[in-house]
Amino acid sequence: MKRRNLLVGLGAGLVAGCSKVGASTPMQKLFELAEGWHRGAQRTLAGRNALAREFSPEDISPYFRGNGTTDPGDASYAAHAAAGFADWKLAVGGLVDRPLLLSLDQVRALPQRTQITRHDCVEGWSAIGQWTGPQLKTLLDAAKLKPDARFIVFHCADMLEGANYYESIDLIDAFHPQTIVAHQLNGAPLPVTNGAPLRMRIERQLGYKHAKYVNAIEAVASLDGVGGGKGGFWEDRAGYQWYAGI
Ligand SMILES: Nc1nc2c(c(=O)[nH]1)N[C@H]1C(S)=C(S)[C@@H](COP(=O)(O)O)O[C@H]1N2
Ligand SMILES: [Mo]
Repeated sequence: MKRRNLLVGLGAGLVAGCSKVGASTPMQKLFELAEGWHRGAQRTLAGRNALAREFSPEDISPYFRGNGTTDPGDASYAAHAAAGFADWKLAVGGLVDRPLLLSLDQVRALPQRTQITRHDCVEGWSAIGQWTGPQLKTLLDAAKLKPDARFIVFHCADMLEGANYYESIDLIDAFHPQTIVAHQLNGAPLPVTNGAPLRMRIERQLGYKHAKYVNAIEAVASLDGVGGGKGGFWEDRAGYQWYAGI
């Protein structure tokens, strides 16, 4: 009885927080309650700012497989890849005071973080890799978020089922020390398979949150107007949880 009240309380908080009240079926409601419970439990037990486990160089998987899109495949991306992404630009915009347009050299010139972590895909495989790149926090501090910014959206270059892949996180994960914009895997430039030239690492969440082929980072007040409104490509299509904490 007590537990049920707690679940309802957390669920209500989540629904209000994400303004997802609209057209929810009872089954979706149940998912959302479970998601709220999961998120609440993780916040209480471990803390959303706790670090994901980091591993040693000898733990690195010999092969880091690619999953989902493994090559965006369109002419524009192919041209960028052939040129070593020399003219690729990362845009940081939306609800910021100073929008940024950064070349890869500029991204590489920022303070860097390197971390060896395990990637867990919801489809049931894991791999350990070493990732290098600036913390997302560094970019957001440079762009200076406006006070009404609540979510960070990652827009990707690849199209699946006629839409661009995208993902989003809240500001707790956005400012988490292990949330980085990676341009290297295992000490080498990110391969096309794994999201060249830039991909997110959101180490406290499942694999589908780690957007690859990122070309724009956007601060928003609400996820309602983005994609299908559920905060990510698979959240919109397959009912994947928006908060996929591990
Ligand atoms: N742009 C983009 N990002 C993506 C995907 C995708 O298809 N497109 N797939 C996601 C999924 S489900 C996983 S498990 C990881 C896979 O990363 P990897 O290709 O480096 O293994 O990327 C995630 N990010
Ligand atoms: Mo995945």
